[in-house]
Amino acid sequence: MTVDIKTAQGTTDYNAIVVGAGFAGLYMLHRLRSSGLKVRVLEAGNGAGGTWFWNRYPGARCDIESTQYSYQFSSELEQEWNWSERYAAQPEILKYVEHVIERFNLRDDIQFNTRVESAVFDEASARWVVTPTEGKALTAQFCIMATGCLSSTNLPHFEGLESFKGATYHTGQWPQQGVDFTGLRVAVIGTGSSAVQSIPIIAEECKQLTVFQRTPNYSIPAYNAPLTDEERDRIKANYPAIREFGKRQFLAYDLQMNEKLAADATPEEIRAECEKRWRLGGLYFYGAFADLLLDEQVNQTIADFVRDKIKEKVKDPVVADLLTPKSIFGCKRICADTNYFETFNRDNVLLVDVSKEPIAEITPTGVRVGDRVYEVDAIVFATGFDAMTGALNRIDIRGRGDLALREKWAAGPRTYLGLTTAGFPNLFTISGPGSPSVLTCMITSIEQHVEFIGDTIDHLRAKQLRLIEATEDAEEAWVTHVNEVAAGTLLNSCNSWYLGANIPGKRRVFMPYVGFPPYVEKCNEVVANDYEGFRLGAA
Ligand code: N01
Repeated sequence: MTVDIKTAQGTTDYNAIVVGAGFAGLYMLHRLRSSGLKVRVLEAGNGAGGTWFWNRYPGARCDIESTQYSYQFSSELEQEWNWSERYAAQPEILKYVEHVIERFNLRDDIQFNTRVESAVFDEASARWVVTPTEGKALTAQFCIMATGCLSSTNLPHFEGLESFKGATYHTGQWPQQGVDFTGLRVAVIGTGSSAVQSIPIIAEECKQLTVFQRTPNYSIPAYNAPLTDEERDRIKANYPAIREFGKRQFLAYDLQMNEKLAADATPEEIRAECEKRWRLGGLYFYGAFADLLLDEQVNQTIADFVRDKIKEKVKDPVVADLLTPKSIFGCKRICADTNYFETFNRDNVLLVDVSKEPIAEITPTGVRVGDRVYEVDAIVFATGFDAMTGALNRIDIRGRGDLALREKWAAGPRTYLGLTTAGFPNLFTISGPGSPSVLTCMITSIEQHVEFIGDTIDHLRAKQLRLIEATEDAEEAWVTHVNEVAAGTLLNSCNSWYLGANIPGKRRVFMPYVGFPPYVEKCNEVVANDYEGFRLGAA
């Protein structure tokens, strides 16, 4: 495909186009504007917030504490915003997003209801031509994809789905006006984080809930609670230290990491640490021991502790056994819940195991497994996302020589630092595959990426350079390194979305980079060595 630049005539030309108005896109806009750039953000939704705009399902709540899962680039923002709970619910996060937009006067530079169809690098003009599904193409020197890691929903193929007479929903595309399940028989398909959060709430509201589970998940109680004034004041007084400490942590936030190895601990010490983690709740369990995700025997000892806790919560031993995961603990992201396992003790909740016999079809009135049709009025698909690459591959992105990113990545994504990909000059990806992203506190990772990109663009402008592009060699070395680091852990030992294993036909490649501090160190080294691994050019 060649781009006729004339098709872009009459349109506005920008220094940078940012695709997506989630946490990444908003901060990118603010950062580039502070360097004096003319920037346009294109956003598919009719509002900002990305993940938190679309995922409005009942019970949607962050699994990282609000005082860590928030921007740190502005101390004024940190001081003026009051989080109401330990873990913020989706509506509060969206309010925070709106506050950020107003406070930094971002709205006028965001074009809502604009889904990008293609982004093509025009070699003659060295500019990106970004075309939405409707409306005019825009051009810019830099194109920054802030399209999110979990924004392309996965709706698996179910025979007969179109024949279903009731309503269907995907947790990742929840109606803005909400859904009232009162008096209805509801099916939830899937038992990942979204299901674990929504099932307890839907069960309370609906007449009958049937949950279709293919793989059970580890979930730890979140112990969400309101934040008191004293707690908030203490955190606000210590924000700089809290943030600095967080950035030195492997997952980019304070997990109260225990640096000891379980392999060196007695069974009593392991049990005591697990009890402590259980009380801390949620993802704090990742911090139990330094070898939790390195040593399979250690992992299974800790998994056994959690399995016993699950069995204590669920009254029916058959149901308890079905809900108990057998896999590596933490290989799929741990869930943080409120009353998840207890919900299966309710009279109006039924668990259907589809691990051996999958869902055969959706009928006009329900979900069929084997000979039995489970009659329902509504179906909730909590079936996850085409993670990390899905949103990028949905856009027809073309670089030098008309190379399509989808083709380049057909055997798995290839990036340099998760920020750039060879053959696509002046294109950046925020939290792209090959960066720590989903294994970390996303906002901290996003800020690091935005600042890297902003500083890089400042550098190019100061040196009167027009182009930056990763070299093939640097990319090859980085891809190899990302794989080697993951291979040294237990993280790639199960069918997780980190590997793309949830999407039929998707090439299995462990996509995120394991370890925030070494990643940041690498980025800093690259800059200090005059953008090592990149080609910088005048034209
Ligand atoms: O998606 P998932 P999610 N038949 O992919 C099942 C983040 N997040 O939206 O495991 C039957 O985890 C699938 O089964 P299996 C968080 O990072 C964060 O829940 O493939 N079942 C699985 O049970 C999280 O990890 C928060 O066997 C089918 C489920 O659908 C990520 O988003 C909240 C099926 C999908 O689970 C994704 O979570 C929510 C089929 N054909 C999400 N196909 C918080 O911050 C799929 N499944 C708290």
